[in-house]
Amino acid sequence: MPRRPEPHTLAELKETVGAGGWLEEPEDLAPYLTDFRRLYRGATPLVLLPRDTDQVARSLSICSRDGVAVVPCGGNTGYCGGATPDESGSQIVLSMRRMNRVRRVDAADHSMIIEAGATLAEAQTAAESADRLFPLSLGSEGTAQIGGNLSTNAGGTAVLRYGMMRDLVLGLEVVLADGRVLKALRNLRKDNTGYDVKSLFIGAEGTLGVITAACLKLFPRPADTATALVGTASPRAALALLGRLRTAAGDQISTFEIMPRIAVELTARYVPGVANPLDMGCEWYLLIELTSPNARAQLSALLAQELEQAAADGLVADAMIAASIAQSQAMWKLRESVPEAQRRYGASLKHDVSVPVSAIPRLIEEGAALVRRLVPDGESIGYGHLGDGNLHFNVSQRPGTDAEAFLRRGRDLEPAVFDLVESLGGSISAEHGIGRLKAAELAHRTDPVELAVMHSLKRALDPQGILNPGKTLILEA
Ligand code: 2HG
Ligand code: ZN
Repeated sequence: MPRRPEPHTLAELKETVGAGGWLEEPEDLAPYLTDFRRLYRGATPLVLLPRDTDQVARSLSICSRDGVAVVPCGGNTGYCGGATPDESGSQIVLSMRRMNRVRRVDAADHSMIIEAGATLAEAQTAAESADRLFPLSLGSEGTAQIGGNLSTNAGGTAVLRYGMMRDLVLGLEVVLADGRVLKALRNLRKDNTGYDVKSLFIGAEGTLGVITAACLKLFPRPADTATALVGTASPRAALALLGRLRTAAGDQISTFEIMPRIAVELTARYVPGVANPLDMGCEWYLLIELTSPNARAQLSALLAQELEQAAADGLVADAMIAASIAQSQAMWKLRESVPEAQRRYGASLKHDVSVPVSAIPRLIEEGAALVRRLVPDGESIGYGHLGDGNLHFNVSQRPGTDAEAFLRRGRDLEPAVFDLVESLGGSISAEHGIGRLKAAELAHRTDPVELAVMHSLKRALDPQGILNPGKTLILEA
């Protein structure tokens, strides 16, 4: 079990990262002590800000020698408390923010090597500067860091076309618990030399090692884009439309997002500069985007033709294809502002879950019935990545109701939603990770053999349990 750091350990760690490489004043530590959703409030004696891999390696070898726990931290935009130290005051925080260099962009190989502390937006810009696309895209990309995206296996709004963060990785550099550096920064598309070791660290939330750099896949930049906002009567109609578009446009569909009417209403009401260009009367709205590197792909014409046919067949109630970049940006803003609108509306319960894509309508219908029964003072606001089978099955407190009572009832709703998700063959964590929030659920719901394998990996790579204790896996005392 990790121990409280002795003064000599803290002094040695400070010396390792040098002046400007650590924080210990209460006002400097404060931002590292709570998570984005303010679910947890922890304590730490020291935040380390290493500048390079060697400093991370030396810091971890000191922590490992002295049995001190380390909590790696990226942009701190996570939803599951994965980067927040616990309340004991004994865990050191390792902020990656000064490790933000782009080490290499290789346009010919369609790859780039970038450090863990670079923001996702910086990674996108680096790719663009070499006329390439790094396709991971999510609302918090200006703050979220590559290391956090890797450690939570982030998803976002282009997974349908490009996959999740795991799918975008060619190689990794990782510092192990004992300070050894795993150098697997290869940029090979094919590499069958034994186990896929790098993959273990993706989605592991820093519990198996600290990712310091990654070699990521790049793609040609889109030269033709068609964006549409579509109104439809039901998730079933939306799914039928998705099926048709896949047949017509193949993997040119990069985004297929769904929002219920209430999400659109709240966004237009609470977030300045957001408007719904369509009739407000639709029950559901879709944000659809097609992209192609071929400037002559004529995607708007293709999309218009498919939407017209779908309207004639009763699948589409209203639709608008963006005629300018400004219109497309406005449609994106509408979708990306939903979490903020929900935050401003009042307290909310969040369930980031996935099911086979075809089961989304049942998840929405049966989930709404659970909310009516268990949280009558809540409103279902299930939205998200329909094309990936990933719904943010969220519930907002109705205005004028008591927030505490609502949140208490949420404790009964969560297991019921997770049971429903499991009965549909789904997962209780789609793209936001496990962190501290879902660690007990993971222990309770994961297949025992799979869980035993996870514990074996943890014991093998972090025998003292110093890496991000209490996150992802709950270790036996
Ligand atoms: C999104 O898709 C994010 O907008 C956030 O994953 C979801 O706030 C949420 O529940
Ligand atoms: Zn999402």
